[in-house]
Amino acid sequence: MKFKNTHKDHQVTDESIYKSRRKLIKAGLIGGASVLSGSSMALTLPKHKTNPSFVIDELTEERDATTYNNFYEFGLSKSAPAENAGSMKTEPWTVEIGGLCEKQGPVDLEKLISNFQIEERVYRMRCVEAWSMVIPWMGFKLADLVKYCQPTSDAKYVYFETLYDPQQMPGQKGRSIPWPYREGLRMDEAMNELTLMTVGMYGKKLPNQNGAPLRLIVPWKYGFKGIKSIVKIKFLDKQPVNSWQAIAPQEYGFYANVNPNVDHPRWSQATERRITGGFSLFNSRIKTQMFNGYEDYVADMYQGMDLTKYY
Ligand SMILES: Nc1nc2c(c(=O)[nH]1)N[C@H]1C(S)=C(S)[C@@H](COP(=O)(O)O)O[C@H]1N2
Ligand SMILES: [Mo]
Repeated sequence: MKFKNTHKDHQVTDESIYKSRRKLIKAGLIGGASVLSGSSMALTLPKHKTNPSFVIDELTEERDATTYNNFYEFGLSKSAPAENAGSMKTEPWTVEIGGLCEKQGPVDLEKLISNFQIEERVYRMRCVEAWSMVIPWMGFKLADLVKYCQPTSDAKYVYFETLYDPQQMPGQKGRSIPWPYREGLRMDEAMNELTLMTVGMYGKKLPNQNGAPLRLIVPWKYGFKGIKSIVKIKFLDKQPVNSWQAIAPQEYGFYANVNPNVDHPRWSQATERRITGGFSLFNSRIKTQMFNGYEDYVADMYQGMDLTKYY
């Protein structure tokens, strides 16, 4: 399906409606549950509620969050994904479940989603390139999906793969990174309350450039952990190697926890340019927070680990 429902005129309307709706939700005047509208794709998302524990005021403009992207399958520039991802076919969409778990084999995404409670959460997002956004995502807890798959006691990691289809993803004809894009989480990270399997943003289904129809969001980690357009989920007993780690293990680790005290070898991670309220080179530079501000939820998992070694 073409990326048509974000045609400029509609986008302005959608966005202003979305914002005024948010104000009403905050004021307690209406509930967060709503039926999604304005999309022509067949995948229908169930009703969702805004989770009040995860709401932050200063949203990034939808226009910026959907036009300034990293999705190397569609090109290396920030504008390439919005320009090139529109033709990716995202329905029907099948996710293959496998490895050390009871549930095995392909499952239709729409059927899969119907098992879970969809909620909206506003998360801070921090890219390792030192820019950040605040985005209202919609999705379900990865913990719920893990339980659904019934991993065996040997399963210590969850591993993900993006679609591999060079016909649809022209970037895969090049060798910028080893394809398909790969990611992994330790089981406790996968089960963490914050970890979201994401199917929408700004009250709508995910646009292709943001990783439709299913992507991972791990808000205390650098953006590259948020693997897009997932087709495979596997339970492993050994730590997998993610795509960025495979290219440059000295620069990108398995954990990729946001940490202002551990710099990338080629640049500082102490501050970030927060892209809010319209993109500009004058966007405020703010201090990066430990675990991207989610210390209370996640610090326990890394107790006693040397985070300069396990970066
Ligand atoms: N398959 C795939 N997933 C990916 C990437 C990619 O190139 N390919 N880029 C990652 C990086 S580096 C970031 S910062 C986020 C960007 O997500 P966004 O475009 O929704 O902001 O997606 C991540 N997921
Ligand atoms: Mo990133």
